[in-house]
Amino acid sequence: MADALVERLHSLKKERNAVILAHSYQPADIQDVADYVGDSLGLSRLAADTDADVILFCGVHFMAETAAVLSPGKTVLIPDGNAGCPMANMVTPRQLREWREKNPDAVVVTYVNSSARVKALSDICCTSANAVEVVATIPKDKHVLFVPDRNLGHYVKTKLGREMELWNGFCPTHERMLPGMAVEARKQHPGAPLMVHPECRPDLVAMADFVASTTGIIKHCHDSAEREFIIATEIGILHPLRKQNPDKVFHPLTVVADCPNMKLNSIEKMVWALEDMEPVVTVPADIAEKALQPIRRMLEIG
Ligand code: CIZ
Ligand code: SF4
Repeated sequence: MADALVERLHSLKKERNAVILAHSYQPADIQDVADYVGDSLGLSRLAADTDADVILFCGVHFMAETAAVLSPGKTVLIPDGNAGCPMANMVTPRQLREWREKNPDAVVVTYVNSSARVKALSDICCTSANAVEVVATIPKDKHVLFVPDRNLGHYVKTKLGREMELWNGFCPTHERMLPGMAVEARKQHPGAPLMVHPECRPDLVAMADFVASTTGIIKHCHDSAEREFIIATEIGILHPLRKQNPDKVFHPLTVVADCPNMKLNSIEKMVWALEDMEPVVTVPADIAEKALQPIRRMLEIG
């Protein structure tokens, strides 16, 4: 059954001239059939560069939107249209517009985990891989609002020792990881470094041996001479970590760090999406044009 589905997926992929992109938080079987696995921005940049007509983006809605913004003219599909990101939904365009009206001179830095409409109201975007570098380019006397992740914002503030206003958003999956779990994991796996994503709570980030984005964690674990690691981010990442490092051991900080939205996608829904050519993720042209500006400014920084 599963093999027949995968076969059907491959033939539809050819028929549609589609490319399959999967975020490293996706279920393992989806990552295994994808053409590329990576973080949201890296995948969106790949999407813009391929000559595929159709992008099947296995991730959550804001990621597919970013691909649509960077690839006008291509059809962007998502396997499950309900796969949204609760953190991205914690700031609405109306709220941000109202804040901007009250703070006309402030700079709004927006994490890519946000809707295209929110990006369109922002000055510059950032990812968890470049947030510190992005904020470092803003003059110190500027009032900065960091949207929507208070935890990533707190990490940037601490790293740079600068004041910033933080939107009160967070990732419910990363928020579930607690310092007590790190104490316990260190007892169970003495000497194993604790790798923490900056979407985690500040009290957990403060305990980390290494803080990085998904791509940063994957690269560090690969390059490190250590053989055993404790991983504090969404558990989908264990799949690429184990696949790329069969001689190393990876312990999740907790198995409850399992994003239910990411897991709405399935191979079956991927087949349906390519068969029916829906759900299509679109961004209206005027919004896409405005959302592209803060993304471009971020890309110029590197
Ligand atoms: O931007 C991404 O892909 C996310 C959600 C996390 C990360 O650290 O890469
Ligand atoms: Fe959103 Fe968190 Fe799920 Fe990522 S892991 S999609 S930030 S809820």
